[in-house]
Amino acid sequence: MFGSMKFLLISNIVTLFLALFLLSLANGMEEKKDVYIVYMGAAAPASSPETLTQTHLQLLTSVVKRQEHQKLIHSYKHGFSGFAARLSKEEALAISQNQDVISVFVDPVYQLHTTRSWDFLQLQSSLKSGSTLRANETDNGLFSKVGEDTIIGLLDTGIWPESPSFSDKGMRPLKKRWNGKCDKANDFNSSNCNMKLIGARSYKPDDNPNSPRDYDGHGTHTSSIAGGAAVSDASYYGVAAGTAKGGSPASRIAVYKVCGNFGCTGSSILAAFDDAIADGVDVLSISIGGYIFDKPDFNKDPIAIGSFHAVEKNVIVVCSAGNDGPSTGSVLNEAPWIITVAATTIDRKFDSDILLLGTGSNNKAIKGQAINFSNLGKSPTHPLVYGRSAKSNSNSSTDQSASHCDMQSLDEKKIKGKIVVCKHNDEDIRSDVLVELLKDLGAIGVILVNYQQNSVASTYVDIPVTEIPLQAADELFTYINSTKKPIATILPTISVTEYKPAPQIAYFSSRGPSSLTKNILKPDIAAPGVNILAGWPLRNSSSDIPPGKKPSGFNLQSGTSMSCPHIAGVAANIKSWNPKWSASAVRSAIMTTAILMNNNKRQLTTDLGSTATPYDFGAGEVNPIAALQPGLVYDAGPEDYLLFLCNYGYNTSTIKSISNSALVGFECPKNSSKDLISSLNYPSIAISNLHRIKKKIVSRTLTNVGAEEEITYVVSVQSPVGVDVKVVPEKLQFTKKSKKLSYQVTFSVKDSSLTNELFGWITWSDGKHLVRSPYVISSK
Ligand SMILES: *[C@@H]1O[C@H](CO)[C@@H](O)[C@H](O)[C@H]1NC(C)=O
Ligand SMILES: *[C@@H]1O[C@H](CO)[C@@H](O)[C@H](O)[C@H]1NC(C)=O
Ligand SMILES: *[C@@H]1O[C@H](CO)[C@@H](O)[C@H](O)[C@H]1NC(C)=O
Ligand SMILES: *[C@@H]1O[C@H](CO)[C@@H](O)[C@H](O)[C@H]1NC(C)=O
Ligand SMILES: *[C@@H]1O[C@H](CO)[C@@H](O)[C@H](O)[C@H]1NC(C)=O
Ligand SMILES: *[C@@H]1O[C@H](CO)[C@@H](O)[C@H](O)[C@H]1NC(C)=O
Ligand SMILES: *[C@@H]1O[C@H](CO)[C@@H](O)[C@H](O)[C@H]1NC(C)=O
Ligand SMILES: CC(=O)N[C@H]1CO[C@H](CO)[C@@H](O)[C@@H]1O
Repeated sequence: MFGSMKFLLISNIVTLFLALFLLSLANGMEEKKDVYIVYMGAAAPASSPETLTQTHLQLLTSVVKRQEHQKLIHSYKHGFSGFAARLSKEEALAISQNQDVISVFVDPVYQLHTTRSWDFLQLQSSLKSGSTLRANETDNGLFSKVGEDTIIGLLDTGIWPESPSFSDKGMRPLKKRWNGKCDKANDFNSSNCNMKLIGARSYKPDDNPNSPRDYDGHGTHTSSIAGGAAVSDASYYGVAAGTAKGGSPASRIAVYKVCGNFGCTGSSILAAFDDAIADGVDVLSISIGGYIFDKPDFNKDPIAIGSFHAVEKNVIVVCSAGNDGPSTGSVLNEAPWIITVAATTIDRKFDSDILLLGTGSNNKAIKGQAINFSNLGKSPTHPLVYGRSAKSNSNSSTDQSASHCDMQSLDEKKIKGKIVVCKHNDEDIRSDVLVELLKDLGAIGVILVNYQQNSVASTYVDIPVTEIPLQAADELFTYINSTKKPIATILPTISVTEYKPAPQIAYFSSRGPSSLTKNILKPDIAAPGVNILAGWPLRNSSSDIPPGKKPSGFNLQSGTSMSCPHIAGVAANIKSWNPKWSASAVRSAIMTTAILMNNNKRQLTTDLGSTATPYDFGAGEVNPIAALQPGLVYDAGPEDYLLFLCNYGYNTSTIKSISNSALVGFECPKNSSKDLISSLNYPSIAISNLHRIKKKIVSRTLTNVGAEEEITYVVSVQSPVGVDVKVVPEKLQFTKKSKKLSYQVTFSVKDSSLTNELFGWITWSDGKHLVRSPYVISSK
């Protein structure tokens, strides 16, 4: 009796709320409904896409009663099951109770995170490659033959199909099965696709029209880095002139537009994964990520979910690590089934130097960096003024704000017709906005004094601008102090090539460790991501075209967004060279052959000058040639990732619904624990908590993929002070029968007072190949 009374009471309350709710609707206060993603795991093997959509609609209508809201925004039905729909909080909660549902979460908005880069990588490869390859394989012709039947898919802002990077001249029709298509829109139709660009789809990102055409530039740039055809005489208005070509110039490209003016919605990202898996892409390149604060778990992150199902179908997924460096723990897209890419500089710099003129200046030149379109001559007619000396009388203006040229802190009269010197740091307004404001006040040039060393050369099209680091600014300030009428000029940009040292880790590149799993080392690999020249929309837009000039068709961009498609191109080449390899074998080849030295034959450093570690670059800088012949690989399949999920903390029933590869009898081992994550057969090793557990044993299995079946590899170990690292056995003898061999590594603490992270390397060699893995030991 009590029971039913309680029930009645509750339902009365519900009715009351409902009444209030209807009242509020009547008052025009529509209840807030967000787009939610309902993730339902693997599609049952026998179910057709139509029945899946039917199931999604049934689930939606069982909870959402008002007919106008019973709409699926997306139904995921090829690669996995789920949908996106507009729901209230209560409806989302109700749907999450359904036993077939794994997770329900508000549709997140993710953000978007280029000719000498390939030549530079090839130069580096011959300098210090992991293996000794024959000279004829290092010539530039190599990549023009590789990749013809490999398809690289990109989730991005779309594509500008008329760019010469996407010409299919000389290409043959694709031989394999392809289910993709070219979406039709006002500004796009099937004749925009060709034998190079074989697919273009759009997922209603916020901008109009819903078309695969790229009105941003990012997608055109990344696509041409990954698989663009070679275009000679490419340059950005004469800067960085040379041949622009993609990493895998023979590969085919398929673009999936998921980002618009306001970012990239998770629901669109999942829809693109769903289609790309069904279309038949081989490699996916995703230069998009969430935010480091409030990072979702793997089952609520659209990129982790989509890539899991892609990798289950043996699609290689490559993602950018993010641009939130140099703070530690900032790496994104860190699921172990993803290849996570950090950014490095290349051996090219863009110098726009400052020439000090007039008495007391000794005509000194100060090195600056930027891409300018300077029209200031060398004649000494340009007065120089430091923001602080041009302070306005307004009482909100301080020395501090004026030295940073903050809005309204400068006196217009004091800067008109002058080159203005401003300090600038990350908290200030964006430098291009600041320059625009100063130009409007009458400044004829700007010198930005950056608090942080900055390897990125920004482009300024309005007035001449250059940037110098604070450490190099003393000379400038001394000169300004020394004379009543300081004068100077900003010289036109020159490209400096063969710059040393390079590569360096770019300051913006996101760093390890992964905040989700310290027992997987992330990022995995580093690739060029600073001042990369690549294709750009041939479209009139004010921001990147200097006044009076035509669109260039090429642009220089920086970010891990640019690094990611470099690795996608390398992965496509490896895949076409070795079509039977798993996604993890391809990753292993990329990682174990990476380069650890710069062009000064020294250890890699960051662009701030400090020694770089695997938390910065993973296994090192990619070596595109050595990666084709790694000798041995660390292989892993979907089952290994399921075991990872067990150890990470998901239970058997959740994992069974996430994955079709969970066989009928799949059970998470009883001893599943976070510590066992380290034993995933990954090409790197990460151990946490060693100072507590004192000793830790992990195992790895190597597969011989070299030309010789009978071959012996011997190990060498580089270990840090304070830790003992032992590998057993020290010799692996591969034969025709034993292609796979395992070894164990024992890590033991010798000095327990050590804190922080320690790094080392385990390298297997047969005299020809070097198969190298980084490891990290963290005290916590
Ligand atoms: C490179 O040269 C070797 C030996 O001359 C030959 O066996 C091999 O096929 C060549 N490789 C390529 C890619 O031409
Ligand atoms: C496709 O677009 C091109 C150029 O935008 C146009 O010339 C052509 O007529 C269009 N074809 C169709 C079938 O709409
Ligand atoms: C200075 O500040 C006072 C109040 O803090 C304000 O009333 C006044 O208008 C300001 N003067 C100027 C010139 O901005
Ligand atoms: C320039 O002068 C200012 C104030 O007069 C002083 O604070 C600053 O340290 C001087 N800078 C240099 C580099 O001499
Ligand atoms: C771009 O602008 C130029 C003049 O500034 C004009 O001649 C040309 O037609 C424009 N092109 C497009 C595609 O709008
Ligand atoms: C598995 O985990 C999910 C999500 O945490 C939970 O809802 C479910 O009850 C668990 N199942 C079992 C059998 O423990
Ligand atoms: C965990 O359990 C499995 C069997 O379920 C066993 O094969 C494995 O050796 C165990 N691992 C450890 C580290 O105890
Ligand atoms: C990149 C670029 O256009 N640089 C220009 C800078 O200004 C000088 C002088 O006007 C030009 O000659 C350069 O081409």
